[in-house]
Amino acid sequence: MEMIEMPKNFLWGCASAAYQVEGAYQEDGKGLTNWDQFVRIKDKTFKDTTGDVAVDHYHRYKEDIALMAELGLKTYRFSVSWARIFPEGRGAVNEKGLQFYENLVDECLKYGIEPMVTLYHWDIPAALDTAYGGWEDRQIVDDYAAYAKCLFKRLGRKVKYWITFNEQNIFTTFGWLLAAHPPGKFDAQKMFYQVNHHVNMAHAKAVLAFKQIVPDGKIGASFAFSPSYAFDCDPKNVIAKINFDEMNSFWWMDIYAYGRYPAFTWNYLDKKGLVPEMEADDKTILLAAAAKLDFMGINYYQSIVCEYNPLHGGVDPYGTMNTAGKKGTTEIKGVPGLYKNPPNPYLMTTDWDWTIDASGLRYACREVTSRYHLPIVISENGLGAFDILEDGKIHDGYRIDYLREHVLALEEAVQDGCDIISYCVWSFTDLLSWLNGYQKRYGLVYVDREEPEGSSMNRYKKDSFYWYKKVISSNGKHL
Ligand code: GCO
Repeated sequence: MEMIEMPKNFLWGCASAAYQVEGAYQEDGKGLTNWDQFVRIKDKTFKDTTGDVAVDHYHRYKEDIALMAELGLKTYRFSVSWARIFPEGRGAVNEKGLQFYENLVDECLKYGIEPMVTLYHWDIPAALDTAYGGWEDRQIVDDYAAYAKCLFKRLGRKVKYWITFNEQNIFTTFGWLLAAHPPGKFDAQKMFYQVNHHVNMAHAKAVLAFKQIVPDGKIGASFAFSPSYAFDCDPKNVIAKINFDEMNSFWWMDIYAYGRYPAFTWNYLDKKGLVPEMEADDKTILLAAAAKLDFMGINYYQSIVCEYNPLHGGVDPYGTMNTAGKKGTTEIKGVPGLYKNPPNPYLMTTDWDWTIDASGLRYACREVTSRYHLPIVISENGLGAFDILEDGKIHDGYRIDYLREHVLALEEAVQDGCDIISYCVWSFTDLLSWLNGYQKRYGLVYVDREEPEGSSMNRYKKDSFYWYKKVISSNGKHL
């Protein structure tokens, strides 16, 4: 394929999340979060690593943003920790928390870097869990909306790109079905769907408020989208694929884009008594918010294979994901009667067993474009690896290969007609991998940091940093 120049004003970016980079977990009036508590339960994370200090972005944001400017970054996507703004989750605002994010935004703007703010990247104020069970209770909807409004009012003049939720599918699945993230519940299916409905309502109310407060801004949600392949052309496997798509992708993306739940999944859950309870005007609110969605955010890491899964297959309904710190544990996941997910024999995997499939990124963009007709922000894409620091250098050619293939796929998607406005590499600096500590590195910038204690925290530019700099300065022509 011929390398193309990306659209004018294309937002080449990098992303991070508050808990994974900031540290300063008890500073300047911040309240504790679910993650501050969860990581203290023994054996939940690799070597019981915490984000107490993380990579100290809270104190080093100026140094980090100066490096972003050196890279030529057009946008920096970061998340706000709700508990810095409302230490109790609601009620009194903590001015120091707001000021921190305003400073971060100003620092980006100083270098012409467009800030892109995620309102929720998995850290809920612990006080709300204590008060009423957090996402399990309907009260969360209004508390989230109040938090969102507070940020829109304070930062809306300066920040034009907003993301309501990061990977709703992941934090709810890991939290209520797999017990791998807080609140650590296993197979709480009924609650899982109710929680998702609360998140959907919180998202919808935030979108509607946003359009009042920041009429010239753009808002979307970031979904961890794994496009799927049928194992082969056996019609049973093709039906397994469409079952998977509805249960695992459209169940969420349809709500953002259409404001309604997909029919197959709704019927399937209804028969099992698992559909969420809804209030009278929920449908109207969801529809109104969907009509105002500006873009679909896609976090793309891997594709998935779907195969028929007979009810008597004896497969664990959800399987287990990579255990903390463990390398290479492909498990066959699935839902008996609907589908199972075997490995893809054509593709390689990362050190953490994530399938590497650049074409899947093109596929994801095409699917979103033809199903939803929305602009797309690739809000995350990147490679987690064991990087080695040698004489101040990190030769991460494997990451360059990975990113090059994915950017090529992105350019193909643009040529296919997809309206892609941004691509964010996950991540700018190395950061805390929720379950895998600091050994799983994603950054373009290496941080001298190991578990359990921080070491020098010095930053070193990896080879991939210099590569991405050329990509950005040529607007995607030099890969
Ligand atoms: C990890 C994950 C994360 C996610 C990100 C999702 O290893 O912890 O890869 O870094 O990609 O937080 O939005």
